[in-house]
Amino acid sequence: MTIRTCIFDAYGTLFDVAAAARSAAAEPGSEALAAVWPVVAENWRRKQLEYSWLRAVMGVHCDFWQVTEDGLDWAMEASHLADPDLRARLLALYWELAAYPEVPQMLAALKARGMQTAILSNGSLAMLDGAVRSAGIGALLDDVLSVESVGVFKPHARVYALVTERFACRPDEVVFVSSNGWDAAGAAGFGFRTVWVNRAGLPPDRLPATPQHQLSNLSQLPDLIVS
Ligand code: LAC
Repeated sequence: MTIRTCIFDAYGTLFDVAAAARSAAAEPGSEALAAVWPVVAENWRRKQLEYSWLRAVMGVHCDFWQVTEDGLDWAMEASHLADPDLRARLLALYWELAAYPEVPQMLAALKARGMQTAILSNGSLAMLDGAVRSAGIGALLDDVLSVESVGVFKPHARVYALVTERFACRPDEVVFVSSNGWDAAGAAGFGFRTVWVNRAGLPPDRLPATPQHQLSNLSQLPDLIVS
């Protein structure tokens, strides 16, 4: 591939969305969460995404923080966790999610090889700013693009078009990287070259477009996309 622009999804791809529940569960006094945190993390993420898709279909947009709060409220109630302090702690941790360990080195390798890099995410710019700062990867990104500038969530084509507008390029000059199979499929349908980071070894989503490449983590990405 001869590609000069590499775009990353944020949550689940660069930032570990399970880290908030995992970290809170390890804190003193979190015995109730410790017993169920993987289920809470899974339900929180699933509901957050479902609410984003449903709101896009319903034409009732809100920012990603709202669906993040709504998803957590559903997940906590489903696990019979009624604890306002725990809710506040989980939400606070979402602003400082850990990046996956290979991320800084992978981004540095892309930059060293002359690649333009950016995030394209459902997250609001404030949320993304918090995560980028806490991961210390701001200097390795040329830009951070949020769906908030178009007022609809992924996988709407208007979102992916933010990239071709910002970098003044054609879709096939961009590689788009996401661990979310549906996001990689949406991006492939838009015309990006796509890499699905299939960390969990899931089957491919049955959607109208298919990602061209699949990796198990981000460490092999520079060799895949820089010729
Ligand atoms: C994002 C969600 C899809 O960062 O993870 O856009």
